[in-house]
Amino acid sequence: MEKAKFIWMDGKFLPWDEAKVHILTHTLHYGNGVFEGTRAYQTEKGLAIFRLRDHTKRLLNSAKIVKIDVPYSLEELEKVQIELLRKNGFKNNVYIRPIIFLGYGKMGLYHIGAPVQVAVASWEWGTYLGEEGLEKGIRVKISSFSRNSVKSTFGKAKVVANYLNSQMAKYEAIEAGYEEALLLDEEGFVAEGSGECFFIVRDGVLITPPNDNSLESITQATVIELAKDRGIPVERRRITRDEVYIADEAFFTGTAAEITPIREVDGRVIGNGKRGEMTTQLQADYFDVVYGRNPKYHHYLTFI
Ligand code: PPE
Repeated sequence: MEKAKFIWMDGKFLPWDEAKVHILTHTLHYGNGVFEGTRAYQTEKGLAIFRLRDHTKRLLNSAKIVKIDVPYSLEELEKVQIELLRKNGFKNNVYIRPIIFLGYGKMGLYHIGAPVQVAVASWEWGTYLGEEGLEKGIRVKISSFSRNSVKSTFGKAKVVANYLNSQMAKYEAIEAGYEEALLLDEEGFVAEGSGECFFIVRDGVLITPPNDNSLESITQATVIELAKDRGIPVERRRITRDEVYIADEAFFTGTAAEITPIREVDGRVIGNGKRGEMTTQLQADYFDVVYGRNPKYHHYLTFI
């Protein structure tokens, strides 16, 4: 990761190397902290954050779900992210990582009363699953792990603790020679990737599961809007593992992953084993939106 000049933490812009925490930081021990991942792209009119409001809202909703009281408003948090990008003077595309966590001062599981800390880091970040992945598609393994159960965790919250599940699934997939994991829910239906939502195409219909067992992905919502613009029929319904194998196309969506085609799942070639036609189209549409080339979606961009 490329260092940037500043990280904002608890009201101050600190030099990158000075944004530190104590070893008894509550979140480090017990996993209750919430975060976001937001991208900013270098458009013709300069750097612009994509869907800043939606990401910041989701951050505050995540905090609400896990009972963390945030000492900043939505507007204040948005302003901090904009200011941070200005101060860092980035030349390339940027990833923004706000995190709200419980700091040092209280141990034990009862977290109420632990100090709430808020930080925003940002750095220049290229493709998540590789340039080649975006173009040619990646190889995916269905995980031996079920996605975190909604009976005992909060899938709508982007909470630190959820990512043990994602990490172990990702590790397993990479160790087995694949590039990404696809997790099923406890009933065996497709849930999501380790850090992405999932789509298939069958007979011209775009299909993605409801968000019962996945994060409410902002990229997924954008892709659905773009598909509707093209008159592509969209279905939100459950997908089984065997249906994935016989899909015409498949892809992942995520802020980091953008739109990453999937060319193989568990040794089954998807479609013709290349980036599918609809995937190619939606990917191009998505990049048009984030790079400010589609005026219909300028309202999603916050220029720095
Ligand atoms: N599911 C999960 C579990 C998830 O973490 C993400 C984002 C998504 C779906 C897609 O959501 P959205 O970004 O709103 O479309 N994953 C972030 C984490 C990446 C990381 O490795 O860190 C991201 O894409 O920023």
